[in-house]
Amino acid sequence: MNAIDLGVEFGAKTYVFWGGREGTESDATKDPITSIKRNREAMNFLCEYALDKKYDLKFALEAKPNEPRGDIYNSTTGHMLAFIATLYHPEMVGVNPEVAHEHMAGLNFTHGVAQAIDAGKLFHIDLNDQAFGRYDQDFRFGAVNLKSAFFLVKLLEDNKYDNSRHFDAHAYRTEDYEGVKDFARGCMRTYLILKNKAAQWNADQEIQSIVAEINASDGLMDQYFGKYSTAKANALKGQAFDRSAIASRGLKYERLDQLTNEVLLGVR
Ligand SMILES: [Mn+2]
Repeated sequence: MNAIDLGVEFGAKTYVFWGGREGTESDATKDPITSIKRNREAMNFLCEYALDKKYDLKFALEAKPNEPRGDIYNSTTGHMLAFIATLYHPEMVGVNPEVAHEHMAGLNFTHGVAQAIDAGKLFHIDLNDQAFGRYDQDFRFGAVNLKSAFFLVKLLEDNKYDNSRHFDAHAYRTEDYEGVKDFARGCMRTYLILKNKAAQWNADQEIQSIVAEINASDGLMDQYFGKYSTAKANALKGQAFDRSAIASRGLKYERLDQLTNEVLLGVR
């Protein structure tokens, strides 16, 4: 509560919770359901505190699978989204997904962020980079996996994300003062380069014609879309599918992915 007060005093509109302690080394030590209930009670209490103080403040929950605890509760952005729906004031609570934290767990970060955007819960984001299965490396944005960084930037820009683009990262420990500035400049420059590359990808005629072909519909399945009905379900169960005809159509995913690489490598 003291930290919330201080943040508001400095003009903060979003308060990030990273529950780094909120986990366990051994499940012999505490009951996980009780722990989730305690966590919920704490978040409800703090929401009420902010409302009571009439703060113009939203909360953003940051998931992480482990470190410093052996296992941290609500370990991914998806867990956090499910948890938020159970709070008294879900409208004032969203997520702060961090690239490194989802990559530590081997997850597709872009998919986690997409789920947060779809839920209207992307209140903040922590950009950095990280190899799978390592300690929390917090590398410069794009330092490890440029392609996943590209699809993340493309997702944010295509969906007109308008909250802070925040870099939660640090320079290599080898750096002097100028090296730290290289690191900070690199984070921002890579984001902006990938933003340009996303615009190039969206404007590339060959790429867009493959995307259109992949997503083209012959209209045959239209009758099954939308709301459920018994008649629709019965008709769908009776629908015949020509497996050989469907499988004979090449989808050009290889070509599309290679063209993406060529955009990123600067040869297109
Ligand atoms: Mn973070």
